[in-house]
Amino acid sequence: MNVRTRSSAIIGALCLVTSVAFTSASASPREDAAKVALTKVATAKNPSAGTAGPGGAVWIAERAGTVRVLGKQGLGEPVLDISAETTTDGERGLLGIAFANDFKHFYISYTDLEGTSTIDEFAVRKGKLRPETRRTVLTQTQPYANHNGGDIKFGRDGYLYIAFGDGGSGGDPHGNGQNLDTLLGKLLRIDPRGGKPYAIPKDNPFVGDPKAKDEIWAYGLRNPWRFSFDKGTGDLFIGDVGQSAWEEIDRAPAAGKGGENYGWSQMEGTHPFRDGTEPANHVPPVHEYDRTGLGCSVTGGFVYRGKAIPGLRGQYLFSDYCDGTVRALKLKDGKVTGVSDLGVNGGEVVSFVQGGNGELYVLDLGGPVSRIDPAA
Ligand SMILES: [Ca+2]
Repeated sequence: MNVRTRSSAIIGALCLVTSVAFTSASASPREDAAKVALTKVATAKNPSAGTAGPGGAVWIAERAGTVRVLGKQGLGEPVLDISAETTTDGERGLLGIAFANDFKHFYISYTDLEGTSTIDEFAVRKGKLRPETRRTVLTQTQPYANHNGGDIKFGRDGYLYIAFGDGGSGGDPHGNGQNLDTLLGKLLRIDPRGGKPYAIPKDNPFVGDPKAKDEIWAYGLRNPWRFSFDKGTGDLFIGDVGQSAWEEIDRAPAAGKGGENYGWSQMEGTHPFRDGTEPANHVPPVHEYDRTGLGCSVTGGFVYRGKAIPGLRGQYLFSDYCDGTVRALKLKDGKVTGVSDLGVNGGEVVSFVQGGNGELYVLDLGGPVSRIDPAA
């Protein structure tokens, strides 16, 4: 099949691409690549995000606003339903969920009916959400309906990281990526329990700079749709969706102090964007790929730290919404030493989820929730 049609443009690239020309540049499985298989464990209604919950269970967010827990018999009845408060217009919906590291609080990231990005908190008691404790932690108005970002994760430091896209449209018309006076086009780092509605960690990189928002951890991002922390090392990985030419994976070591400039919209990957000039402090991606058969909208995943597939340990898995192939980066000392095609296709790969035991799941926006298993 040379042309894949996609049911819904959620990640911010598809409006620019009507077909993907597969060429000889298509990757083929490397002989030394780990052998994996996708095992479908459930069907959700447009799964968009997920996280490991209390007891290691996988919690799945459905884009229209429901959250369900994966059990042995598939997904249970919704444990949360905010579908009256969000829409699936453009790239909107329930876009991220996360538990605090102690599982005492649960966070959701969604766009409200006006399209405003919203992070809400719930207390958790005995593994269950307490709806009466819901409160809004942070909001960000969105000038356009695309590039909302919306992924949320807790770092090892116990702080909540929030990814926002550049505000949308195309080409970053407001220059948000390089503008430190907006939360758009940024990765944020906040302490949601440290104040009302939240506190700024004192060691955030721009604290004390009156021209920069204190919440900012890193900048120069276009649509950091999915990011993660390596469960083994704490290193940060960001899949930043490209404009029309280059998809990229960015990385920062766990020991970093933040403040990284990932280049957008002066740079797209390692290439100047339009008449862009490379910022002196540009942190180039550890991996980039073009659209000659490799996809058109990167979906960042996780460094594999599970037990089931020893040959995959320490490798960073990712995919592409348009292409669906699950790929892995081999890393050494923070540098990519190999890229492999794992030979499985996850469909409309919108997200990966890391279960409590470190095993990984692939979410196909069309419905399937699949676990990455060793090949039989
Ligand atoms: Ca970049």
